[in-house]
Amino acid sequence: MSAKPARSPSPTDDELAVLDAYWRAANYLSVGQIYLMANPLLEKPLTLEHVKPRLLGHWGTTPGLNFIYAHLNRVIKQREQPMLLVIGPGHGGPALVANTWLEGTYSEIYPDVSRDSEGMRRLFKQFSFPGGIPSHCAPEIPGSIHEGGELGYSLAHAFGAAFDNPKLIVACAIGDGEAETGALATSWHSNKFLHPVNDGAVLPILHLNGWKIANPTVLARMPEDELVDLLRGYGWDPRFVSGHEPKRMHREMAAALDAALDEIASIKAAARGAREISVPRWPMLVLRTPKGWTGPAEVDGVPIEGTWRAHQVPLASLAEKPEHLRELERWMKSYRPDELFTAEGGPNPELLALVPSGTLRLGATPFANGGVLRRNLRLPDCRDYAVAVPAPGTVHAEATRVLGAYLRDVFVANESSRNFLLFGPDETESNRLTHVYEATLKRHLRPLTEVDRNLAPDGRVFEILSEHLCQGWLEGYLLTGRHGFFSCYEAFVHIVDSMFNQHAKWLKVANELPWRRSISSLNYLLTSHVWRQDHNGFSHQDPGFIDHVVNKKADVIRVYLPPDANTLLCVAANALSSLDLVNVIVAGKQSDLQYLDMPAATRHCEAGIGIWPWASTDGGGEPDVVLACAGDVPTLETLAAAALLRELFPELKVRFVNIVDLMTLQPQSEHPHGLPDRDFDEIFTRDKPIIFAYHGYPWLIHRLTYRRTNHDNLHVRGYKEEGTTTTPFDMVVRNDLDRFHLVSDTAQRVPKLAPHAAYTRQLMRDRLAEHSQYIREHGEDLPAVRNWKWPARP
Ligand SMILES: Cc1ncc(C[n+]2csc(CCOP(=O)(O)OP(=O)(O)O)c2C)c(N)n1
Repeated sequence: MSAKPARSPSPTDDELAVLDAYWRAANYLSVGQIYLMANPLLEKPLTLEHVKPRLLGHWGTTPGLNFIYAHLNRVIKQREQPMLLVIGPGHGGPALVANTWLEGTYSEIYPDVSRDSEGMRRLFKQFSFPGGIPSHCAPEIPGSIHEGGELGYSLAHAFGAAFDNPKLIVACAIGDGEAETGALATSWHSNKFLHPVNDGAVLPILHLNGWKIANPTVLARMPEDELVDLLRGYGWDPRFVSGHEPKRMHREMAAALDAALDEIASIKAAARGAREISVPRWPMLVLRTPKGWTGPAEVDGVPIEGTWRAHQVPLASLAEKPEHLRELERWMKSYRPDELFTAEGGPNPELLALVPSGTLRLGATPFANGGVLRRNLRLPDCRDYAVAVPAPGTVHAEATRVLGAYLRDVFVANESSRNFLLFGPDETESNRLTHVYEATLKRHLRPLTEVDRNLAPDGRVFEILSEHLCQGWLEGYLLTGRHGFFSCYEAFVHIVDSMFNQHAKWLKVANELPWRRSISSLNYLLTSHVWRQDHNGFSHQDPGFIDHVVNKKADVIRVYLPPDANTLLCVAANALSSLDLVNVIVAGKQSDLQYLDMPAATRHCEAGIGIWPWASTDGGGEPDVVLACAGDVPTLETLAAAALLRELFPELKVRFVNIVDLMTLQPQSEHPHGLPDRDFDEIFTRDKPIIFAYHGYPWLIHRLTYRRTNHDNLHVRGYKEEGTTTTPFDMVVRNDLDRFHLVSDTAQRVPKLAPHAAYTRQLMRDRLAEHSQYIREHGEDLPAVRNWKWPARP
């Protein structure tokens, strides 16, 4: 038995009085941010001139967040315990701003917002003000890795931050409204994945202030025993701190926090001494306080404090209602600012007695500016994993299986740094990344049964059937300075569309802040893609994530469609070393033809787009037609079409173009990878027909290229939402993306083939009819299709 760590001494009454003063100061500063643009210390009677014309902010959640922050300060300082605070109800931005200003970090980063009366005036004015700062816990605010604008992801982020940070405790304030979201509901299960020795701890603080914007919350109205059952059912040990009377609440919160941190220390100590790792019952807090606590109890005879009406701005229409202005002044003075701030307007030093110093301050912790902690991954040379391609289009390989071997060795090379994780919703094996299990297994802390495979308590592959959790964990892991990869079925990555949005927004803003250091990119491998979900059918066929991704700022998104294994290796290695981006890589997992040997793949990926001379018949000169393709299946079909055209029209000059980096298609003015117009025109010509076979929805290609010279001659084939359970080739046929349609398209669009168009198109129709008949009879594709290879040149 390992010795239990000693219990912490309770705080004295004096300490609690200091805590209360600090809390009052944070509340004062929060109200000031929502309302004032001048007269910050209320040295003069408050007039309308001092008040912002537009009152924008959320008061309701803020005093509770300030309360949490103040109490965390005490335990951090007392225990010298590194902590990170993730704030779920991020609309309580004034709280984080107020606290970081009080502790000094805000002014260190933004010296013009100094800790004096002029700084306080600026602090107030800038909040939710044009040219100032946003209302939420956005990247601009130190101490945050989580904006909290879109509710639901706080607990997932908190766990992502705690993985592989054994000394860190992540406190996570969760709104009781936020807790109704799907993402948060599943996040409670994260405790089953937290290794009690190798990982840090997460302390959820469910902020049960009872209300959302306009409704009571589900959790707050549950009988307490039912709520306890729910949280215990998720494996937590909930401890309640309930009330509204500050003195009692401070004592209870301090005691609860001490007990929870003691318990975390005991759990960790016991796990270090244990022979087997298990899933401990981690403590959590439920903080039940009035919404808008300490704010106006009633306005115009209507109750505010402790109701949904406290959510945003309790006192509005100050111009029309002078009594509201007086009420605001009374409210702010109720915090007794003269006790809290010096004559110069800085925080009274006594108030800061329980605030930690240096990087232990929640606003200064490097865990909230992960780039500070980030170290480059040690990456194996991807060329060592190359598939031998003696001639293009003649040998087969499973691209993702090859990538699996590479990722295995990424795990091996970084074993001692423990800074790389692979996430997936139950699909690592299905996506054929199986080689990774030679280096590490899947995280599973509970006892194993005989039939379990590839599970271990310290596994570094995280699988849970929740795309939300995979994404949220990975984001938290990256934002705290580490690296990762998320492999997902292409159709179901849409589940995290919105999480991607939020992360991309975070990156865009963070990239504009010099003090926020670069973090590793978020890498998606989308496999089991639309064209090879023929067995699962229509529900599994959706390539639209790419369309969604390209809506975001060009500076932060990249989309890659490697056509084979060697190009996938190059693209993945590049993604793993990139910074501050979202990389979307779409690649099939089936055994497919390989086209480029490693030197050619490297060159092709470096350029992102290129002519494949071996597949072209333009002899290095002007073509009659450009056949372009992006994506592995479209590449196969376009090559088969090129081969057919060579047979049918030996004189036809075909140029074959393959695109790996989709963003090369956009003009250079729109995307950093965009080809200059001159280069684009050189490749695609200024006036020849282009037949473009694309992996996803065809209109995206038009969207990306509509400003290019030759756009009028661009004809795109892609997924037209025609899918079902059928053969692989029938999938492309149903969407007119197959080789026969591409040949027909060419015959129809190349002027010099006009005399032959009718016969050619009839011939192609016949081939399609033959295909249809054959699959209906045999249940598989024609041998000529199944066994097709790129023909050697005669
Ligand atoms: C996913 C999502 N849906 C809706 C909203 C709009 N919204 C902002 S705050 C809020 C209520 C939040 O309630 P809670 O989480 O309990 O926070 P608190 O009461 O502490 O403000 C809602 C619905 C949102 N921000 N995110």
